[in-house]
Amino acid sequence: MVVIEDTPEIRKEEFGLLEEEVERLFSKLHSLGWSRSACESIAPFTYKINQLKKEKGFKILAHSYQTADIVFGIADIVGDSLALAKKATEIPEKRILFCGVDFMAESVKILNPDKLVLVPARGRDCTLADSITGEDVKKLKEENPGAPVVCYVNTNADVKAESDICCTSANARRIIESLEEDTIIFIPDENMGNNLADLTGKNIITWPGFCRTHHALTMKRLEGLIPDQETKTFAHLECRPEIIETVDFAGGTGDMHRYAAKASKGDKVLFLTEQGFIDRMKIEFPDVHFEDSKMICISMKRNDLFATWKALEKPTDDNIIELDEEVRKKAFRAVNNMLKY
Ligand code: CIZ
Repeated sequence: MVVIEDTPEIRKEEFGLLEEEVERLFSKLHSLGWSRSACESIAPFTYKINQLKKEKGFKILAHSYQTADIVFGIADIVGDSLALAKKATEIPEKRILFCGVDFMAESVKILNPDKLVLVPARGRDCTLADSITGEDVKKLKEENPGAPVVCYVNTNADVKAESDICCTSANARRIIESLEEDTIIFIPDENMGNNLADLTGKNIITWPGFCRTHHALTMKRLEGLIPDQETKTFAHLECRPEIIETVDFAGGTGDMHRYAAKASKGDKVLFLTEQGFIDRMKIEFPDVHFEDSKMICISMKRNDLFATWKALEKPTDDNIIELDEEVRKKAFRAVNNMLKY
């Protein structure tokens, strides 16, 4: 039985379509333990959101760390921040609803100033983005003349505006290796900076910022997550250096996705990154066994179906990504440089 009270106004004649929507959701989400009645409770929202986005000409872009109801229920394009930023410049739609954290949506706006970019629920509490300002970058440049500034995507637009090139975990290593200089300022993720120094042999000047989700993974916690020796371990570069030294592979979620796509039936894999990504892998590659990481980013999880529906139906100022045009123009160089890698 599909319950339709207290949901976006769905007319009785749409009831059959709603049943189809429940089936569609259940076919995707049951492997994560979603029951049919759980799918019934979200179907009115996913149904309405998918209708609204078509009517209003939106594409929904979702980061892989979003929950499975967003990734498989309403998203048109799913990926890491690099893939999403690239796609946003390629799609013809002038309206984008971005399910992710603010600074990722800002990157989309920096590259596409003429497009309307909405975020359902702003998450203004990323420990990485909050750790540094544009003024801090200016000081770092004064203290280290001649050193190029590579800034991780998890930064606000004023920080990107003071940087030479932006990177994501997908291309950070390639970018560092491609720079002629041996001394490079890498901001703001200290773990990632130290890991990149180990991987590239370059002298990396770091900043004391960290991702609370990945930094919380200690060696002790890791021991509890690895079930047996056959399980291959793959850690995100935001993890502590001692974790990176211990695991079989290291990289970003783009690398992990490629690894999962090549894995064989029955392979056991532990990806040490946000749980939303693991859930995505479980649905996309059902023949592979993925261990749970239990690593949750609360800033990413602020976007939910209800907030998405409201933002699409009647966006408030808070949903709309707006940037100071001077800052945007300055930040464009760093973000656009990132797309070449
Ligand atoms: O680059 C991204 O999207 C982040 C922050 C993580 C990842 O590896 O996907």
